Amino acid sequence: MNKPAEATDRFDAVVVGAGFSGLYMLYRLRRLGLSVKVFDSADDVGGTWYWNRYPGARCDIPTTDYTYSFDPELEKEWTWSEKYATQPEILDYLRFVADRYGLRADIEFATSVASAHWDEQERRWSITTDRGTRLRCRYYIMASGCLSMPKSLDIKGTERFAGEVYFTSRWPHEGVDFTGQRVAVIGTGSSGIQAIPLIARQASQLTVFQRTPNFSVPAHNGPAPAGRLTRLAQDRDEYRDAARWSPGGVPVEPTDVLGVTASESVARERFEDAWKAGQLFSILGVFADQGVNPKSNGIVAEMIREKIRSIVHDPRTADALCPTDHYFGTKRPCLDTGYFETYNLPHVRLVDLRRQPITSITEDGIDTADESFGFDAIVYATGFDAMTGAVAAVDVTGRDGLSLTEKWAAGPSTYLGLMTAGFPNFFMITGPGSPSVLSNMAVSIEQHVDWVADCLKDMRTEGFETIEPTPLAESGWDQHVRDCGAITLHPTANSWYMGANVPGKPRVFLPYIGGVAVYRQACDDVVARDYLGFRRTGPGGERCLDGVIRRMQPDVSLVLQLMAKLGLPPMETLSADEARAMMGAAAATRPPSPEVGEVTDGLMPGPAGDLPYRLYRPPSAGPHPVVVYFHGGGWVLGDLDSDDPLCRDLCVRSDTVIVSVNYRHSPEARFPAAADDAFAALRWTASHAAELGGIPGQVAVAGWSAGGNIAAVACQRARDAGGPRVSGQLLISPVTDSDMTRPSYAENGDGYVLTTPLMHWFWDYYADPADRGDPRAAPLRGNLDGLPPACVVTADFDPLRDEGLAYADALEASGAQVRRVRARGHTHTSVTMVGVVISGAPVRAEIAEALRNFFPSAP
Ligand code: N01
Repeated sequence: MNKPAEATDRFDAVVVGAGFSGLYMLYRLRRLGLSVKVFDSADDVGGTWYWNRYPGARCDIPTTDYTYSFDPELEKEWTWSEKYATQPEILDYLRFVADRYGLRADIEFATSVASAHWDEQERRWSITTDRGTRLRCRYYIMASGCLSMPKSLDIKGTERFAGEVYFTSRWPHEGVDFTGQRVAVIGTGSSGIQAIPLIARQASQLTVFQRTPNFSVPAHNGPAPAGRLTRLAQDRDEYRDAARWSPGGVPVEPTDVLGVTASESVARERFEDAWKAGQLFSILGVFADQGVNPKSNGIVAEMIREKIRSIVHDPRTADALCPTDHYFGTKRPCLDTGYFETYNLPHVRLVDLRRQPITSITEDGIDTADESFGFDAIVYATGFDAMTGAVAAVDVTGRDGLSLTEKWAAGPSTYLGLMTAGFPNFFMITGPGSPSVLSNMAVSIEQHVDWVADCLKDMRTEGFETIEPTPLAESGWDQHVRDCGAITLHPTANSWYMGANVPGKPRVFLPYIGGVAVYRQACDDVVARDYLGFRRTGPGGERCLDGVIRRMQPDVSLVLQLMAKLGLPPMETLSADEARAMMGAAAATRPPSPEVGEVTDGLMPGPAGDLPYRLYRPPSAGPHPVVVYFHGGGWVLGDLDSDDPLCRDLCVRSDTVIVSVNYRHSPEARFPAAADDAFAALRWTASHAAELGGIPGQVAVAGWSAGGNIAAVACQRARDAGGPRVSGQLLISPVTDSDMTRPSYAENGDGYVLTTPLMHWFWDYYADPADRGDPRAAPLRGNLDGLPPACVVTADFDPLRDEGLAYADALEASGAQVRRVRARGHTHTSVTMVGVVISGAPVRAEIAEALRNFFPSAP
């Protein structure tokens, strides 16, 4: 059995924690033949399920899924009794697993790791425990859980209370009998919501102190769902694999129904089905867009509030229980059994701390702003210092004495949530920056443990002793984690996901919300690319392929995947008319565009007949500066409708009148027809600015792609013709040259919508080869002296990126003022996909600001 570690002991690996992750980590490391010591402060295995023994504690992921899958034999030997197993049953399971694989022999209980210091000379970790033991190990692995460090009490007077005090996170093993007692519960998160109905059964009086009402849906616990059991019985491997490659670690059919477009009856039916299912991923997946779109989220939130009001009899209490200060899902939603019904009991009372805050805990009970309460017992269900608390509890020091808490002072920074630069051979299981708490933990834990174990195996095979992420790879991953969070509603909430529950904790979105499958793919890709972003060293030298594993905005990737699934023919294989029809059909499926003050269509004279235009007026009182806008489409495609969402967006954001002009297209009217029309449109608009609701003399040009090309040309021609005066030129991913040899073509010419063959197709339709060097086709080759200020937008994954940058450079060299906007992680088209690609919104905000700054009276 379990022998205490000794000062001289050396292990291959030390693992902190003997819960779900620590047990499996130990199992895997042993199978690699490594010597391992696991420490846990508890006196048995179980981790979170050892400590959280409060009444009603259960998992809220179906136990068919919240279970190890690494050994089919293990699965045959254990049958869960319910859809959501109780804490005692889950603890029994973990004990069973520990015994079945003889894991206890390597676990030292009732012992915490106090410090872990990296010894650069020895290339080992030096570990001390709270029992004074010192030992050394090659690999230090924290499997210490995301919700294991209780939050410190931050309520005045807690030490004064003379009655019994309980914490849901540290519940007495012998249980508590509240019969006949006056009990207070503080906190209405998952723990409080599970415990309250059961405490109410015993207590003579129960008072719940609620700071923030929480969304909760009924668990409908009972037998394991038949559908899942059947699927598992039919093909266990297929089921487990589906879980591993699902968004949340539980196989679900993702929906493509959008809340913003669903009919009322469809919305109601989907919601009621999810309510009946009693599963988190059902209620979180009523609509595909509820996590990102406030309107869609609001539909689900309101239906839940309706349910609460229908359950709770007292309207005032019902109202106080209805969450209104955060979007549904942005704080962890709960599954309950009779939670809201509990408030109908005569001896149960809700105290809304928003109306009457606690002023102090007293000897006898709790004082609020306008009442004193007497209690026999107080239960704190006040939560955890999530995701970083347990890691920071150990004094971890890496290379050159760098302390982990110092490194993470402004928030955690990790590569894949697995490792952090400066701390060689230090691994975290379900660390910040991994899906962890947003997923089925069992699946995420197995994936992490497997990745670490496989990595150590690969290191051994290849003769490496240390591994550590590079700063570049890590900052790239941090950025990707932030990008994923930023397109969702999550950062708007004061949640523990954001560190907002712990006073003074930096406010950053801690988990990775890109999904289990997407995350797993990223981890696999890192390995497939020879551990991209990791530096590995050994006696034979070091190996490091530095780089960033995910540079594209997550929603842009998603759109590209969806487009690929549609299997549309490449545009360049179609005729111009077929391509136009395909674009028109795609435009018909767009979400509603932003509202503007007014939209009117008109005609303006052009060099070869009238040119249709569409005028967008912002909601504010005019007159406004005017922007003449030219749509994209390679001089062949596009019209007033194609760029309508972008024009609306620019109009509202920049508070300018936008005049979108439909110029002549190729092949019907080839070069220089489009450029001639653009210049004519600029002249006409400038001379009619006042009639259009604009400010005379305040006219800019703008264009996207080929539209950017003719906008740039129009500026050169206005200069040459001595007018009109142009206040600025906004060039969004413009074509500025016909040279396709720049690196951005090589990097991005395939697979990001605008491809090299498509650019050939456009140019072939537009201009003869002999004309392609003409400055009216390739403005980069023109005279750039004396041009108006410019804003040049370039996208990372655009073949045209480098010619946009070249134009910005050349303008600057000629003395023009240039603002560069980098659409980080975007393709040629994605920034313009208003309402579809959410990560484009901040870029468009920057563009709109640049547009406003063209005009002297800009606010
Ligand atoms: O903790 P919480 P939890 N004065 O942070 C309130 C998982 N889990 O232990 O929201 C007054 O969610 C606080 O109020 P506010 C699950 O992931 C799973 O319940 O900060 N109130 C909140 O109401 C879960 O999300 C299961 O305004 C104070 C509550 O205390 C996570 O663990 C079961 C306060 C804390 O809620 C944490 O859940 C249990 C103060 N000073 C837990 N400080 C399963 O079902 C805090 N509060 C698997």
